Amino acid sequence: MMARRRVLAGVGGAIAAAAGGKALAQAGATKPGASDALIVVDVQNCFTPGGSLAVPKGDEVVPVINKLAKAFRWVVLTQDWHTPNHASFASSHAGKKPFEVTKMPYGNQVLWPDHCVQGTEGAALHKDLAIAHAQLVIRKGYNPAVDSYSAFIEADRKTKTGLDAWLKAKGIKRVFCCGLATDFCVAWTAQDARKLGFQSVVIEDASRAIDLDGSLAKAWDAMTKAGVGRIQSAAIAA
Ligand code: VGL
Ligand code: ZN
Repeated sequence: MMARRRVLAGVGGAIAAAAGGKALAQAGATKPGASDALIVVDVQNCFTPGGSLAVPKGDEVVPVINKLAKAFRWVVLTQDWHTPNHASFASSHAGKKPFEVTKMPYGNQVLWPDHCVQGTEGAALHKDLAIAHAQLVIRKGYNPAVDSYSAFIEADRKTKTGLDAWLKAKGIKRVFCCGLATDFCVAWTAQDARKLGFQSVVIEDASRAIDLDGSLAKAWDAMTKAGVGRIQSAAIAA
């Protein structure tokens, strides 16, 4: 009973009803309202084909997200926004290669190729992303010593970006997360949203994964346990 209630809380009313069949079948799909926000995570040049940390098929999310965004009054965009020589770059650690793991004061850290350096073309949003009405752009990972996959809380698991307070100030109760990459920044953002009291849903076909050593399956498992919902973009009414 508790487990079921937790799942419902995470997924949110209309979408949870899909599991039971009725309400969604009638409504066709969920129409986002004034307390719903779309969070578009890191759709940046470095993460799309040709970029330094390209997510396979990362560019395929762009038309899906452009269409989805039209259904949302509230849209937040995020940008991974690292200093040169950021601590999450393998190049900042002697003898380390990209995709190795190292220990940081705040825990284990995957080391990445240099990416999303502040002000560079690689850190710019993908040129075809067209969401003029997005109200907020949140930058993250700008502390040289601390990474931030999550758009809410840095990897020290203490420092907030301000997104939590902003969403609450706007009366937002449910967030729909999409973008790049499903198994890192989207997953951490969606789980932190639950931790901070939001309903949270990931739109799977509006996201793409890096999938490093099974990281995608692990991320879905963790998200499910945290009460994060999982839907396809067709479940959102245009
Ligand atoms: C990301 C690895 C490093 C992401 C950001 O956006 O998922 N992944 N920095
Ligand atoms: Zn990064």
